[in-house]
Amino acid sequence: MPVRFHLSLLYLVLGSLFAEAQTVPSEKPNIIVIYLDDLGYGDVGAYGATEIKTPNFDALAQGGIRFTNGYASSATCTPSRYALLTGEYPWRNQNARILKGSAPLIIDTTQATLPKMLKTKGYHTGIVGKWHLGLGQGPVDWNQKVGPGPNEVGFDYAYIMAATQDRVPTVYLENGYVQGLDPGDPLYVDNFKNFEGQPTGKDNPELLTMKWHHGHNQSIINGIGRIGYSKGGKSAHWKDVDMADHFLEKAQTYVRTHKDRPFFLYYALQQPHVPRTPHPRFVGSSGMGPRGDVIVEADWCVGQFMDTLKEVGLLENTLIIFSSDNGPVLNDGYYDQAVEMLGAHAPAGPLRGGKYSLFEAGARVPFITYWKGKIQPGVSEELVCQLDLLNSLAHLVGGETSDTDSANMSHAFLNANGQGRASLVVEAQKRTALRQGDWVMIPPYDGWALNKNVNIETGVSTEFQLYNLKTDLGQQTNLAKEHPEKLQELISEFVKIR
Ligand code: NG6
Ligand code: CA
Repeated sequence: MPVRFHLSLLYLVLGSLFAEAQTVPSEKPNIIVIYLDDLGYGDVGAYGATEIKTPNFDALAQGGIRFTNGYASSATCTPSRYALLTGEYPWRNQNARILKGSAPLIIDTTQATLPKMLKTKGYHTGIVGKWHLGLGQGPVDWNQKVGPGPNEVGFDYAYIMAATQDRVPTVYLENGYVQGLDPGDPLYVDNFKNFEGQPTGKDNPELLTMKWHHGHNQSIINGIGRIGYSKGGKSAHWKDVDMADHFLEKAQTYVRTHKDRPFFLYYALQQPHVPRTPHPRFVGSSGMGPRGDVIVEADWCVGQFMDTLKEVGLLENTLIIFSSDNGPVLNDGYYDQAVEMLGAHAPAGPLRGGKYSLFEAGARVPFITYWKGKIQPGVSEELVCQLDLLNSLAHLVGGETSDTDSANMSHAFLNANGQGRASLVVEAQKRTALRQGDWVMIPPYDGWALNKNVNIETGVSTEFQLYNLKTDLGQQTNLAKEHPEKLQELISEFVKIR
């Protein structure tokens, strides 16, 4: 008994020393999240892609920590972005689902967010790129200041597209104001009903330069059928082929303008989400059609952006987190040859499923942390999630943390040997599954096993599924019957979290 007592005392002391060593000293580096849209686990050279060249993504991976078990919180955009910014599991908020082009803001303006936390520590905070978390509180008048939006949930500066490239409104907003709007030609948007006399992709296919496959047949902007209806605001319409350059320029300007103080920039690129509209100088660059071309374009953007950081002397003082909001999809609604020209490229790498899927390729994404001179390059197999950025970055900068779903993984994010999560609930289209250790459990659900439109397996089955990812990364063998005790263990943990 006394021996035991002493031993446990020893453990206590050791434990606290260990915890001490793991605590990250409070620092205030600039923090940049570079966030791709629908970039798959296998779309990056550093993650095994051989058919497409991504030298600039790879440079981050080689100079930083490349996570092989890094997750978005969901297999679709809005929920992943919600979790990234709020640190809350997206399935706790029923509005965190793929939003319409004109949808109200789903983050409560009183809610904790990553940019708000950083602001309390003196950071200037900015977002450039895709938002897709809703704007306003009801019907939006796009001809006035639009809000609440990013500015009301913590961003000092916001230059965004409201939703997605395939949804109206097809305009940029700076701090709530539609850019380039002519008051003589006001902009109107309706998610459900067309404006009289306005052509649509469905009724006027002769006006289209990109053919729709499913959905995407409502208002036509720049020859592309979109989701939703809009009218007017012509002078404000973006040029799709210039979008990448446009956001890049805004991100570079943000860095140059705020280089003298700690800043947080959320640079949310639109690629390779549909419609894939590479700038002409990238057309044909991948040999894979527009999907490949916009990945090459995005890689180039990241290279240019990194050059800017170098040029202003910020590389050694900036933590960069590179990731994607969900897994890959080929045909997401337009005929753009993504399937036909794929060749030997595997956008999901060795993983099963893709965007919208509960299988691994849905939410397991490229995930890299990079901080020149601070992070030792390496590969980490630890389980990490974008959900944890809020708490982890709070620990890094000495910001306030609270007990949310977001866990402090700063040691894992900054050190390839640091420990990650024990378990994680991932979401896909309002269904959830549990990852724990090497195992993943998908509870039974009703629904289609295949999303036929996009040709992606959903991971849905009426049976319990249990996979050992260590021996079966491709999720081919359901071990639920063979390992009932393991299954039970994961079910219990799942029930506890949910
Ligand atoms: C789907 C769209 C798809 C894409 C997705 C959102 C149809 C038929 N499909 O509803 O093209 O826009 O929403 O993607 O409309 S995400 O990456 O923003 O989640
Ligand atoms: Ca996405």
